[in-house]
Amino acid sequence: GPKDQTAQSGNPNARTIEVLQSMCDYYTRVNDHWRITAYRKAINTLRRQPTKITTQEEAYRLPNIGPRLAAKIAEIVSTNRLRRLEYANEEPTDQVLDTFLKIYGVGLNRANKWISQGCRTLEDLKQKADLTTNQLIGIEHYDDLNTRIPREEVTLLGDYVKREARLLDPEVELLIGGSYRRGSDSSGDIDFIITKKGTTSSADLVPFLETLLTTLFKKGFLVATLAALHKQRPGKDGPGSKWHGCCVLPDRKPRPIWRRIDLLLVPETEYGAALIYFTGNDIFNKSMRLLASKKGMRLNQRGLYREVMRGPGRVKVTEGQLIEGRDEKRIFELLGVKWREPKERWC
Ligand code: DCP
Ligand code: MG
Ligand code: MN
Repeated sequence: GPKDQTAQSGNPNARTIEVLQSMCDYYTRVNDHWRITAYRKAINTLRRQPTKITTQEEAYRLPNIGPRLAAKIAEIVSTNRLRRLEYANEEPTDQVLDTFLKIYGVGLNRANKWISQGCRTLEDLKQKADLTTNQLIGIEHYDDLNTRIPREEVTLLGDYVKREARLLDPEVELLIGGSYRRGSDSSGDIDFIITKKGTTSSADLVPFLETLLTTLFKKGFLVATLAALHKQRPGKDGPGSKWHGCCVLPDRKPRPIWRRIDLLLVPETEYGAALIYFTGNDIFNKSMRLLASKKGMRLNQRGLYREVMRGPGRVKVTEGQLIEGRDEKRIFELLGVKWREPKERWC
């Protein structure tokens, strides 16, 4: 999907971040994991600087920026461009593979299979390939679903859901997590976290979700279901209770744009851990999990646990004892990390 992490507006390093992000997008296309991480960390560092970084020396002094990246930052500031990026953009890319990978839910295997069957365009796929319902949706709404959602529109879409939810049950709480909670000025999708005081299992929220879905479909706000996993029994590390689909602002002019929306059911007892997980970003989550495991604990989207007992062959003997689930700040404390505002969780 569209993964650029645009700068927050008004950032003094916005242009530098923009160019580095394009470089990072290039490394994403060529699957250079090491450089993707290096660029994301550097972008994150720059994002936090209160002043414009202009020289190589200045950049090199910052955390997570090595000499070569520092030189690139200086080059961007002095020339407003980056030669390496221009070379990168001239490299032939696998256009067909790129196009297919941007279809919602399509991975490398699927895309390569289509190519080996002779498909080269979205039109080919529609005519020749055996498509699932979701792949059809991904193709029919390809441009919409590959466009990032401006922050103001996420707010509007969110208000729409909150208003209907309040009418159904005023005690249910809804919060938009993901990149929106991290303060991003655009998002790939809308990540709703749904909870209610007194709930101990996501199953407690399933009847509410079903009524909400029916209402939102009737109003023309919801337009497609991509995954409805809320009916499954919530597993330990399983899919959990979530619903994925598409929504629109019905009266949007000149036409409604299809947007991706995820609804997650979270019992109050797991709310803090879920907030951490669904606020992200993914790299921040990985480092929090790693930290937990270094301290003999385990963190997942349901809670922070004392490390599991393992038997021969590292087989889990117990699930581990829950230490904290409901309070986000308390989980930071127990892990011994300083509280980080969502805006500071870019990695
Ligand atoms: N997440 C994760 N690991 C993954 C996928 C997701 O930790 N492999 C967590 C962190 C993400 C959050 O779930 O921030 C929401 O996932 P999204 O894919 O919606 O990502 P974002 O909301 O961060 O970005 P975008 O603006 O692209 O939606
Ligand atoms: Mg998101
Ligand atoms: Mn999401």
